[in-house]
Amino acid sequence: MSYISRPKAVHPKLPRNDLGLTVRDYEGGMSTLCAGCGHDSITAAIVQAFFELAVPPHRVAKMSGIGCSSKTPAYFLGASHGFNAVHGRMPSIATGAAAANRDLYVLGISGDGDSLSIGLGQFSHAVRRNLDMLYIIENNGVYGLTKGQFSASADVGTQAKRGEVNQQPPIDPVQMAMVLGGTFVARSFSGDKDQLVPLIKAGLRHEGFALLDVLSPCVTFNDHEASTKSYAYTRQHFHSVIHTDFVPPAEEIKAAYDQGESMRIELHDGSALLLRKVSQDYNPHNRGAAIDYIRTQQRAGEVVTGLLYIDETEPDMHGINNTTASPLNELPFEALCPGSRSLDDLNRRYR
Ligand SMILES: Cc1ncc(C[n+]2csc(CCOP(=O)(O)OP(=O)(O)O)c2C)c(N)n1
Ligand code: SF4
Ligand SMILES: [Mg+2]
Repeated sequence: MSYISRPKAVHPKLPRNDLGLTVRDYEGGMSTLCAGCGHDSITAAIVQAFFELAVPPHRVAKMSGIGCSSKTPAYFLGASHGFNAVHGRMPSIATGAAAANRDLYVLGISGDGDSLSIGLGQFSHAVRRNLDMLYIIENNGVYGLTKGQFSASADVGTQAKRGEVNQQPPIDPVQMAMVLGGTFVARSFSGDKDQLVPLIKAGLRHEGFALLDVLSPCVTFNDHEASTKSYAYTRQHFHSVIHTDFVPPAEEIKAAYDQGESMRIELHDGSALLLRKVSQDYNPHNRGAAIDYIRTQQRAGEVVTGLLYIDETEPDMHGINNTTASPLNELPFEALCPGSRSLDDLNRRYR
């Protein structure tokens, strides 16, 4: 993978977070993606979210598969751990990292091809296991890296750059995650940083699997008039059903607001939050009703965005499997290694 270091000049007045780090400390190498690619905007939102949360970079594991989207972890959090896995197999690697060390923020970056075509099986099992990670799909409806073939998220009737029309119904990762029992399901648009940053922060802090499907136009192969994943189409059909901002625990503010109305809330530091429930009948705690709503709007040609479903009551993979709270590399070797006799016993059971 190509890697160009970014020259690091830090302005002395650049704001610092609680760790004394600037936003520059959360950047990575220079992007080698096409100018204007939606994926680069997502990278910028990730950098901003980690900076604002003041996460120590060494506590992050960046996981990805193969694709332009899967290249992006090279462009943020240069001081974090990372693993660029095989196409569609990132969830297995992420499962291992999450199982071995609960203290890590596990961040998976994938593409619509990586997650919904070749990697659909792996994606599904990560959701049903409620793996503790934030899983971002940078969704452009095509295989960008291999020159623009339709992926499994391409809409019926959408046209490829050279005119071919897609006939097959798309797989919507949001609806899939809901059906599979996902506990945090959100959708956003690479061109809406105001919506994206709070969703990334909330997803990182969610205990369990957080899916964030981000419409991320491919300017080179899928940004023309007959595409349903272009900047213009997405901007026109984008429907934010619920505006969500993230409030850190220390600044927790309890607010009640009338459905369908906006409410401005002053934060402790003097900044403000705007909570807005655009559709009165939308309830992000009701799985069935949320799916019905998303489908109805989809039939009407709308792309519903925001935090679409959340359930904080379900145990994550650690809770289900009752794993140890300590990272495995901190356990004494004797406690961790059961010895060759235990291994022989285990192997005998499989013969
Ligand atoms: C096993 C395997 N099959 C096929 C490929 C070829 N390949 C590389 S990336 C890619 C699709 C990437 O599409 P997507 O995940 O949507 O990422 P994007 O480039 O659009 O961001 C394919 C088919 C591969 N690298 N490995
Ligand atoms: S080919 Fe498409 S997805 Fe890949 S970097 Fe270029 S614009 Fe982005
Ligand atoms: Mg793609």
